[in-house]
Amino acid sequence: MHTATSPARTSATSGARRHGTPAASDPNLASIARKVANGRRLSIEDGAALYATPDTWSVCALADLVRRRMHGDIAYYNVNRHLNYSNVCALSCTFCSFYRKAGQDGAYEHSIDQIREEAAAAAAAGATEIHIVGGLHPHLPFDYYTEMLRAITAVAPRLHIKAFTAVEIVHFARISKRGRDKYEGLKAVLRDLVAAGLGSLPGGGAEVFDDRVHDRAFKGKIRAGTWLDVHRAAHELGLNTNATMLYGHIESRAERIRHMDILRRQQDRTLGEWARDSGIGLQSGDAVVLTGPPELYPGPRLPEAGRCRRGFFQAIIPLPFIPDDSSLQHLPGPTGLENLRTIAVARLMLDNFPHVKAFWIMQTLELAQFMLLNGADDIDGTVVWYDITKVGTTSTHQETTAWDLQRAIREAGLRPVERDTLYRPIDRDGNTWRVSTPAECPAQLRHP
Ligand code: V47
Repeated sequence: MHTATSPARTSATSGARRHGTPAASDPNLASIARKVANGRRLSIEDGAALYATPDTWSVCALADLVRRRMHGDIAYYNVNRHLNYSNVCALSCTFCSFYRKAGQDGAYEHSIDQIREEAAAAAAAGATEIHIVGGLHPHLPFDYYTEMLRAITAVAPRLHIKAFTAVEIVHFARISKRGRDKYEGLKAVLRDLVAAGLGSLPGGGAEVFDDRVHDRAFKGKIRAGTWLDVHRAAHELGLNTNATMLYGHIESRAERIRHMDILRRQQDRTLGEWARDSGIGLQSGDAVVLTGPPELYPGPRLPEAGRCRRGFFQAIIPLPFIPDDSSLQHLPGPTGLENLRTIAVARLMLDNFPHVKAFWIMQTLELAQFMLLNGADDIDGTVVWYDITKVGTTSTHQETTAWDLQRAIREAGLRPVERDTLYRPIDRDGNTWRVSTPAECPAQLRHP
């Protein structure tokens, strides 16, 4: 195993501001606390112990230690807009209340003109990112999607387009009838989308990487291997991506841990290839643990950034299941403490993911704020419209201001940093902004 920087010199207790020694009340946590202090990888059994312990606070304190070691007192937000171009979907996932069938009451699809207008409005309001996802529309041609990207790029060239889950990318490969080789077909689709203006992939559609859960809750959707292939293809093309985990429905905690382990093993391979490209001799299968400050792990890369050829997973976003109006609405959904613990466990298990995002729309801003003290370093952005889930509102207008996000972060004792999609800091004066450091390859991965 290699660490991206020398393991931090802190002891397991030094980051536990509120609770003294994190492992104090449950002896089962002692060996985990030692591993965390030394920047060593936690096992699947450790993950199970973090979920099983009644001592939630120590789990949270350990996650906070890691989060502070990686990000100090910084917490990120962005000025963005989400856009859901259509809710018409060929799939019928039981957890989803968003989808409609073509022609059904409430089904919609935005025209390219509407999307262009929305992008122009986002840019005029100072957004740096537009985050676009939709259902698997049975009739829209592939051209609709490339045209959408071109229209946005023409009217808002500085807006970073983070768009389309892996599930949509596979759908595009099917409707555009790409070759016989599935993997090359995915890459061809991604190349077309990048040429039209795509900047990165969001983390949606991962759900829980488990066949049992798949067959009961989202049968018909792509399975884990295909989701991972799309992200691998995107990384090979130089795109950064995110990953999600939809939890708190019919999956078990053990299945969540396996999901996290699958993600970190794929990130190991990606970072390992990146390190080899940079002349660092990692062996295949080596774990790469990130323990140091942000400037020392693989930084932002754009496809056109010449020598920076590979992308990677930037953030893990645990998404709590919201039962309302879905076919699983008889389930209670996760509790606040389970949400808090899951963010903490994700921070501890996904040691090679630079960022953990508490998506305030689904967590609520109140809980997302709390999560900044328990593993999360990012709360997403101003959002504006969000159709997929609604918590405590019947409207899809779900907007917050940069000021509200900054206040939430400051009140948690942290320093708000506005970022762009690639986690570069933004200097802002009203609706005018610029990236405050140029995109460049980061310092090399270090290992002892
Ligand atoms: O793929 C659907 C999930 C995802 C429900 O990459 C639900 O920065 C909870 O992926 N309850 C879309 N979750 C959202 C998403 C996302 C959000 C914020 C940031 C990023 C990022 C990605 O929402 C879907 C699905 O997994 N979802 N229905 C529900 N009832």
